[in-house]
Amino acid sequence: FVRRPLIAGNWKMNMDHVQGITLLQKLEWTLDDAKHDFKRVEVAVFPPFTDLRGVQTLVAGDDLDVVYGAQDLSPFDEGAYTGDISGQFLSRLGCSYVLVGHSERRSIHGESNEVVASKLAAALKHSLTPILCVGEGLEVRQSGEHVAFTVQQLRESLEGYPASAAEKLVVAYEPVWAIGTGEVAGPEDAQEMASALRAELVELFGEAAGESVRVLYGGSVKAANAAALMQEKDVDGLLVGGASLDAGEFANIVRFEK
Ligand code: G2H
Repeated sequence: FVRRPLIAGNWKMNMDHVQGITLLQKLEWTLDDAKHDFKRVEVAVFPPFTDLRGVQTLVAGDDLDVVYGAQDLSPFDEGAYTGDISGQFLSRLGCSYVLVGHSERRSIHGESNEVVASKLAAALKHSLTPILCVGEGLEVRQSGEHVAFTVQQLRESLEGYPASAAEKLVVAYEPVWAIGTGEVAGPEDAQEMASALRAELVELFGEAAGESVRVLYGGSVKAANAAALMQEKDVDGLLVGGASLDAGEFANIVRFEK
């Protein structure tokens, strides 16, 4: 099964609109200089909402190959939801992707699997490709129940998700204990979970659809560990936080094969 690798840069709440545009420009130049083949390895960035309009203008005006998405979306289309941003707005801003259920949304904003499922439905409704994030915390990891826990999180988050849209789905495994902590799950940890998640996807959606879903790894990814993670059979890409804020470092992650 050929799955096109995806390297995704999650800027989190960093980079104002000027810094964001500068970072994206630098990233595209660096990758162009290195003759990066975007058709072979897809590159996406996830700026804060307030950067999206600037990113859209830059991408369209300069015909950039990097695609972009948002870090979250509302389950609703419009109305009295102060502070929220709908999928409708995001697709009009040219977003290709949207992160759904990032561990920081789950922990800081208390997003349950049920809320995550409703956001996945909103993403599909507005033609956004969702990157569904799942992963266990330290306590679960130490208890040895991490695979069962994360697979269940996946199953509950995908409640009501149509099999017909399975090929659109991207899943990101983020061990919460390895996020921004400098702790990295080893490539074999990433593979263990990615293959368990894929088995569940096959069970839910059937062989062809399940095998087509890209499974990313996220958690303290750097240029130094990207290649080893990407060598694993079921790891189809990387979700990069901190290291995506440096154009050179992120470009080296994108060029993991070099
Ligand atoms: C996990 C990851 C990107 P970092 O949140 O989503 O962040 O690479 O900083 O651990």
